[in-house]
Amino acid sequence: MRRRRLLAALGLAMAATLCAAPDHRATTLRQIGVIIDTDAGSDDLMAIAFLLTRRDARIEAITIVNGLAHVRPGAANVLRLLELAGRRDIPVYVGRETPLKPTAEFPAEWRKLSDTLPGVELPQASRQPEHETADEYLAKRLADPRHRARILALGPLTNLAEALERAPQSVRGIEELVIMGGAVRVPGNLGDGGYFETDNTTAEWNMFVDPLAAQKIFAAGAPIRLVPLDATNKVRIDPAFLREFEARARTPLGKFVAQVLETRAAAIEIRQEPPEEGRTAEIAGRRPNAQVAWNASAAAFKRIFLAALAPSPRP
Ligand SMILES: [Ca+2]
Repeated sequence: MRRRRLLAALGLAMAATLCAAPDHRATTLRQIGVIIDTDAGSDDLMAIAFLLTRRDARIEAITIVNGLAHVRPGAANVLRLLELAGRRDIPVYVGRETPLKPTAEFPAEWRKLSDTLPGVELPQASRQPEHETADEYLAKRLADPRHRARILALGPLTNLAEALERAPQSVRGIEELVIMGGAVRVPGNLGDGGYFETDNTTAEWNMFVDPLAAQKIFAAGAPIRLVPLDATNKVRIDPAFLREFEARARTPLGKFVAQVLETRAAAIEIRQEPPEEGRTAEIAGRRPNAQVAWNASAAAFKRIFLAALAPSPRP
């Protein structure tokens, strides 16, 4: 439960981030360009889906960083999401497969879920990622300080640090760098859900996965807007919001987000003793043993079932 809440909180926090951007009030007539650097976790996909619906945002490109998803499956999932949105014009660049300085990876269960997105329906992508790497693209894009870029970083900061290593002057091409990560005056989240054993109670995952890259970015002098757990912890999804969202989600992107919100791994135990004998109980903090569907599409079921067993007669 906590994991789902956290994911949802992060997704919504990203949305809040854009809304909090200083230019927002002036954007009724103007689109803000943004490059999204993402590790393609389901929360990031929700954030991208949100931005795709905003008429005041123009996604210039999406760069994939190593983090929750592995970069290749992560890029494939982002391309499928863009396909769903009808946005084949947004280029996707893949970053390196390792941090600058490895500490530990996100828990393997989370990585697998992010790579495979069980229970989520997305169309096949009709294209591949760009040949240029993420850091090559970023260094090139940020080369002209007269044409600066706003960047939204939703994962570890490996790609950005590598781009600045490649071209240190490119920091002057950053108009604003919004970073979702860190925990400043609140505890970290490494131990959330009990998937990762550590004595470190202070770090947040995005910073922890590549602390050297993060240090380089914070020392580089770019204008940074940091949205840490201090803020994102306060944007939680409650059951009432979830029900309202499901009831109102009509567009393909809305339905996609509803699926993401409703699908996750869980540890299930069958209780043996009265009065709960036979209960399928969810156990917090234990390794998941089941993918639990929290929702189903009756229309999709009927369509697939009929097509398989009672197809329309041929004309
Ligand atoms: Ca992320």
